[in-house]
Amino acid sequence: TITDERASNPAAGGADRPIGYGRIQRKEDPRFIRGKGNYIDDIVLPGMLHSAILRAPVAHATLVSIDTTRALAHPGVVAVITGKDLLGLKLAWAPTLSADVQAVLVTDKVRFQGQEVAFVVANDRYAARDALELIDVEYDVLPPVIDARKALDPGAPVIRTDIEGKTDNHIFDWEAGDAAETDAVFASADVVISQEIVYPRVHPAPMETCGAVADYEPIEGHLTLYETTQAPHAHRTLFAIVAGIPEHKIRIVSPDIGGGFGNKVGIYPGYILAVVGSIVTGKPVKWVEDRSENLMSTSFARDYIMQGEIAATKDGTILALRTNVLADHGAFNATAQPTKYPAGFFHIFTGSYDLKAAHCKVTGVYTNKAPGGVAYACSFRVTEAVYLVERLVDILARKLEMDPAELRIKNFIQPEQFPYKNKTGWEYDSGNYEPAMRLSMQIAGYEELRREQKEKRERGELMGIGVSFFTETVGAGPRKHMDIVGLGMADGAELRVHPTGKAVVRLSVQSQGQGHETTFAQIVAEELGIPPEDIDVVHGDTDQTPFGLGTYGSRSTPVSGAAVALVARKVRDKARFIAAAMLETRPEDLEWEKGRWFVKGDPSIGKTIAEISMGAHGTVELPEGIDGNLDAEVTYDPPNLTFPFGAYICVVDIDPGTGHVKVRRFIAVDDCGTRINPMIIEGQVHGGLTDGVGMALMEIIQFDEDGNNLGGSFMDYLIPTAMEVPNWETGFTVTPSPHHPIGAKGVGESATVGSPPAVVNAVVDALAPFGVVHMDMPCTPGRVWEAMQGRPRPP
Ligand code: MCN
Ligand code: CUM
Repeated sequence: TITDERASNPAAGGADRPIGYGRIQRKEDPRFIRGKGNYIDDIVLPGMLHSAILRAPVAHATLVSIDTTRALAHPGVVAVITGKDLLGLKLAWAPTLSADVQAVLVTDKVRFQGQEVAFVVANDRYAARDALELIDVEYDVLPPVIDARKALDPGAPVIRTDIEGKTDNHIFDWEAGDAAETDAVFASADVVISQEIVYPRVHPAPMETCGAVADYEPIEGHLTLYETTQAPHAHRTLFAIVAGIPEHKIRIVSPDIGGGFGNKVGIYPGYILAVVGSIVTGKPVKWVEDRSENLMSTSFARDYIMQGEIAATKDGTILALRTNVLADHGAFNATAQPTKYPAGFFHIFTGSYDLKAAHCKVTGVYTNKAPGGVAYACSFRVTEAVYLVERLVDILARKLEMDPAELRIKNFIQPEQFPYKNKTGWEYDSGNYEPAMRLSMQIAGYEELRREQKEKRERGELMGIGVSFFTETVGAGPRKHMDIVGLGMADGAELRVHPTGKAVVRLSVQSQGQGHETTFAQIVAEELGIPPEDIDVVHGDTDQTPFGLGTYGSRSTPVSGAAVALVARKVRDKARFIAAAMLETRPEDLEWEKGRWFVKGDPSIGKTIAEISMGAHGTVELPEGIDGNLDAEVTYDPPNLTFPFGAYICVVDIDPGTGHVKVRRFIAVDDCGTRINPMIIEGQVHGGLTDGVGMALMEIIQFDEDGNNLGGSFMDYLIPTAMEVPNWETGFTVTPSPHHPIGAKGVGESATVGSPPAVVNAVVDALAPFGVVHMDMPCTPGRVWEAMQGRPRPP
């Protein structure tokens, strides 16, 4: 484990290397800070029409009738499309990413508030919006299922009456680990603690909402779809399957994206409706949702009710973990995760600890709420897993009267145990946990903080210190274990070096703000010795990029980053043959130094990549089998996921009069292996920590008993601003991934995964004098105050 920034990449040449990895400014920023980004709503095509969606006002109702006459007569309205129209086109229902179907427009029954009922296409957005009010719909309201705990009650209203023979709201049961072995360990343990822990429904709420511009050209039968998507290639294949348009006649363009956070993985009815609108009207159609539509109908996150238990010895050796989870998936099972894993990667709930046994069981249910579930920097539900284990370990520490940091350290998987096979089947690639934990304690001044807390407690002041440690699993595939609707999780990369030595690299992943245009250029720069500014990164257009599964689960660096390193190495290897021909020597007599091949023993004789590229495209006679270019392509199928980790410490002060929680300090030590651009990594961590404070203290999508969404605007769904978060204190260690070509692990979701338990542990720690052992998120002033009165609000 290395903690010095520059020494962190010894292979890269140390402190003063001119190009490659390091803290360089983002290449994309000049365009963004000048307002020159090109987002969906910036796209204007000749003759383009606008659209709006009529949404259901209630959560559960039979659709009795729908009359569009008045809307059609409204000036400027070009078309009004209903579920009945879609039935004729066989497009009323679309397959979801989880082997279920979802209504594109309601045909039979409304299943959540905000569901899509009708689609208006008009000359401008105002006419489309106004016409919504002229559509006459009659609903017959049904009792809804809102509380997931009641979804499986006998007699509960059946939501999915569209599924033949369905008589309940059950979706799946899934388990991992060994139940009998785990029960046996529990039966003989000295100490068992048990707690129900709810991770409430939250929403990724990206700054840019979802939208699309569909342009169907009827003569060639060619569809161009500009779309807010994190996975353009996967979407193209799915559109080909759903809409029946041949795949080679579909071009998906994902322009600049104003934040995705998992919200832009799925295929929403709005995208499909824009396509239908364009086919029906013969004109390009734009659809852009507003904030409430985004919060009420697009992919939510979490909604896990977890019963968790730890078995341990008296002296604090953790022996086993078990959990039973009720997963609220909403009205359609549309979660976006590898097919094999209906609960995502939740079964990494064993965390960072060396256990004797573990077992988890997850039951998925339908409720009358919006579908989704895998979003908001979740790493396929590692968020829920880490929150569960890190809360349980804190509860155990309290019970055993042990320091929570020391209890964690005592139970860590040890460095020599890697690669470590956990009890639910994961193989952790590499890790060195204690130095990261110790570093975070050192930055925090942990002992001093505990002393301060003790003094304050004596004076009746409420100060809390929360510790969390997480292990993530990011970078899905390998393809043999992981697919989405049959598409294996691998990624392509294509690299072309132009005659003058400038290059273009084409990716199958899609940035939503993570800085790919910079970091992927840095990977090529590091491998070929071309400055990053001479390398263009192309992504987000299926006509211009190789096939691959896209950006989510922090897989871009683990998978696409590996593909890019390998494609650059392929070019480098080819360059060796061309250089040998140019220098009239043998390839094996050449040696590589960053940027050039030179003659072993005589470094003055050599050729730079630019010279070699000119040679490849020039008049030099090339060896047999070597084409006249310096191009290559690669498809990378990762052998395993990568397992980044981190140690977080949060310090809070609580106002005893109001219950208001102030996050005073937050220390985050992250280990994502080799660090390509430390500045971008810090940006990712800062963003994720802000997410974590938001979820822990403010954010929740709640429903009343009728199924009305109470978090449908930013007046009600609170997200943190600079006012609510402290100055982040970050540190890092470097434990490279042994199987990744450059040793990098993903980092894009680490802080969102790791920070909520640190904040909640701090709040609960501050409330220890009141006997509070657990509190569900969000720890709003009202809830904290009630907990202080000994009346914790029922979850
Ligand atoms: N990076 C690096 N060195 C590493 C690891 C990563 O320099 N060892 C850099 C990468 O090269 C990349 C960035 O950090 O520029 C994030 O990389 P990675 O961890 O591979 O994650 P992805 O690029 O695949 O991004 C996806 C991840 C996810 S799943 C969510 S959700 C999320 C997140 O990224 N959504 C985001 N961070 C986000 N940040 C912004 N601004 N916007 C979003 O929508
Ligand atoms: Cu789960 S949110 Mo990200 O994987 O796109």
